Order: sequence, then structure tokens, then C-alpha cells
Amino acid sequence: MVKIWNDNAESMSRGDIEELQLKNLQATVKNVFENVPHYKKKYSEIGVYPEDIQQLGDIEKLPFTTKEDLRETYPYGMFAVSPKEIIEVHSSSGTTGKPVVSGYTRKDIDGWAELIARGLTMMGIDEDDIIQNTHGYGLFTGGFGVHYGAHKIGSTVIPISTGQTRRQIEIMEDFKATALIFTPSYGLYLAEVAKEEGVDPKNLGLKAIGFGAEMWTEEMRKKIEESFNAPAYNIYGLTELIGPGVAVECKQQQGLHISEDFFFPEIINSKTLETLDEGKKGELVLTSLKREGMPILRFRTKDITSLDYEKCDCGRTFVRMKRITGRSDDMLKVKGVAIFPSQIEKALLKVSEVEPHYQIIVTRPNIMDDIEVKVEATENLFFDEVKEMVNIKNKIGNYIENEIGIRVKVTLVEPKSIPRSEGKAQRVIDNRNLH
Ligand code: DLL
Repeated sequence: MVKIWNDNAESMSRGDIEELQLKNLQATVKNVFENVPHYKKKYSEIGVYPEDIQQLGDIEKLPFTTKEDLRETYPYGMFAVSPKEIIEVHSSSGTTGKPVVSGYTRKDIDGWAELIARGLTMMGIDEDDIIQNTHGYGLFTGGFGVHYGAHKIGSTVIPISTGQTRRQIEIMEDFKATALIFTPSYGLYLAEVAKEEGVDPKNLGLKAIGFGAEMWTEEMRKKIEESFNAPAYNIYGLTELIGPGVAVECKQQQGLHISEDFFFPEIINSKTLETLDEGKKGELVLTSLKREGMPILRFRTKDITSLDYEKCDCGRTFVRMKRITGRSDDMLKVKGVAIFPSQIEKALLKVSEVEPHYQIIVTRPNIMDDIEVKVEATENLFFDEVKEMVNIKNKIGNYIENEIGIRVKVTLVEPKSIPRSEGKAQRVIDNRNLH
């Protein structure tokens, strides 16, 4: 018997799902129209009103919401409740340069726990398990999201957070963790360090692994599963919508079930913005249907995937999305941190000794991501002393770290050596082969 956390919700008929979605969509549109001036303005400008939503398809009358809307209203302008009702806030990557804030009421936190509880149950994790949660606890949603869900199902959670990799292995062994949560790149690193420490991760006795927050390939999953001798399940989510738990993979490993009572998914062509049919690959657009603190309508995730409404063998009726295979913008996730080239550019523009000609090169030499920023030195600097060059490189490194939150390798290159382009400059060279 497949255990389903919330059978009433997760096995609803398509008709019931759609009925519930329409009811919650109408309530959400009314709510934002009345309580979020930014939405009211956007909707009034194009003449759309809550009463225009009579059927689910009417959602297409609503304009999209983008990260720009969130930036414009930073920090609290998208909240639909008074600050008093917000009990927690999170931010996309915990860095200074990316001001996207998400606010949660108590009901939102309960809902988030419910989403993760469903997900952990999909992976076969229950109250008998000990979950080692390596996601960062902080502004990043990964740590706390998983934590709340682990509590909800009554499992034991080890809130170890990211880092202290050698200690992670020791704790895993000593505390007898049976489930592990990580980003795929950190998971592979953990396995490598375990081997260095003389511990074969195959013998850790893990039952299941949950992983997400960045792109990965089936080869990577295979490697993770082989390394730890445990099945690994995909967890998807994003700060703007709630965090991890928007969609999670069940034991079938054939895509992630989107909790459709919480979210309404659409796939669009990111150029024409047309809605695409089932099975077509495009950009995922998500609408929150239950969010109180920060309801989001038609949010362009920029993540590329497709939807499958075929009934899953696990018995759940919620639609499945395929693994994310790309982005429609230039956002990069490096070591789990979301980075935009514009943040690097902003940092470089503060340094007078370099030209704003740069390239960001991302590689995965072994298993961890490496990021290198190549930037052109000015003619003067290039013929200057080595010591001066080292100082400038450090200065650039500091500015970039301040902007994106992680340290990158900085390489100064000769003036005019970075290829010029007449169209869109190729700023990012991603050699990780993640597609
Ligand atoms: O990464 C939430 C999360 C935490 C998901 C822990 C899973 C586990 P953000 O930092 O806001 O939130 O980044 C969201 O990360 O738009 C995708 O581009 C990417 N992403 C998240 N999960 C996956 C996944 C968290 N399973 C952005 N596969 C999203 C591929 C993912 N990409």
C-alpha cells in the first residue's frame, strides 16, 4: 500500500481539483485586488477585475507577475496582510543583491509544512525516520521548509544546516540518519568526503534522499543513488511561491507532483507568452491559491519544464512536472545560490582599474561548482606591478562576494581580450552540462 499523507487532497478527481482551484483563484484575485495596491494598479490599468474570473481559463486575462514586481515593491509591498500577521520572512538567496522577500502568516507556515509532509511521505519517509537536513537554515527557504515538514510527519530532524562536511559524516553515522536532504552538488561532495574519511556512504543505511534547489541531470541522480545506495527524489520550489515543496517526486520517479490545491501551474512560451498545451515544454508559471501573507498570481518562474496530467501509478492525481532542464533568463544557480550576471556587473563597475568587459565561467571540475570571473584590466593596470594586480583582484573578489554572497575566482585578462559581440554579449559560459 502506498502511503499518501493527505489522501483527500492528493487523490482528488480532476473535476474536484478544478472546482477547488477556481474557488481559491477567485478568492485570491479578490484578496490581492483589495489588499495589495500593486496588483490593484496593474489590474485596473488593463481593466481586469475580480468578477472577470468566472472559469479557470480566465486566469489568462491576468497579467504576469515577475521578479521585477517583487523588486519594485521591496521589501513588503506584495504582502496582503498587516505586518503583525507575518510571523516569518525569507529571501531568495540570502544575498544583498537580490531583494526578493517572501512573508508568511501562521497559516502559510502550516501550509508549507503540509506541502513538505506530503513530499516526505512520497519518498517513503515517516515518523520512524531521522532526517539529516543539510539545507542552510536562514533566509534561504531550504532549511526551515524541510524542517517544518519533518516536524509535521513526526520524524526526527537533525538541523545540521550546510557546511562542516566532515562533521556531517560523523553525525550521520552516530545519530543513525535514515534520510538525507541536500542540493545535488552538495550531496556528491558529501559522498566524496565520506570516502576520504574512510566511510563508505553505501553503508550509512539511508532509506531515502531528497534533493533540489538547483538543476541536475539523470546521470547525477544515478551517481547520487549509487554513492549512497538509496533512492533520490526531486524537490522543487522557489522563494516567491513558498520555498521547497511546490512539487515533489514520488517513488515512481517520473516527474514531480505539484500540490494543485495550493498552486495553479501553466506552461507558456517565454517569447510569445502564449499558454502551451499539456506535454509542451516551456516556462512554468505559478499562481498561489492559498497563500495569505504574499499571494502571487501568474508568477513567471523562468524555469523550463512541461506538465503531465496522466494518472500516476502511485495513486496521486496531482499533475506532474518534469525535471527542470533550463531557464529562460540568465539566472545561474551556483552552489545553491541564485546569481544574476547583472550582480557581478554591478560589482565590477565599482572598480575603476577594470573595464566592464567580463565573462563568468562556471565549471564543475569534480563535483562542486567553481565560478570564475574573467575581467579586463585597464591598459595602465595591465603593465603595473603584480602586487597591485593581486590587490585589485582581492578588491573585486570582495565586491562580488558582497553582492552575491559567495567567493569567486577572479582573473584579470589583457585589455580587449574578451570577445565583443554585436548582439547580446555572452556573459555566462556554463560548462557544467546540466541540461
Ligand atoms: O531553491 C527552494 C528550494 C530549497 C527547493 C530546497 C528545493 C529544495 P530559491 O533559492 O528561490 O528557492 O531558488 C528557486 O531554484 O526557480 C529553480 O530555478 C531552482 N530550483 C529549485 N528547485 C529545483 C529543482 C529554492 N528541484 C530556483 N531542480 C527555481 C532544478 C530547481 N532547479
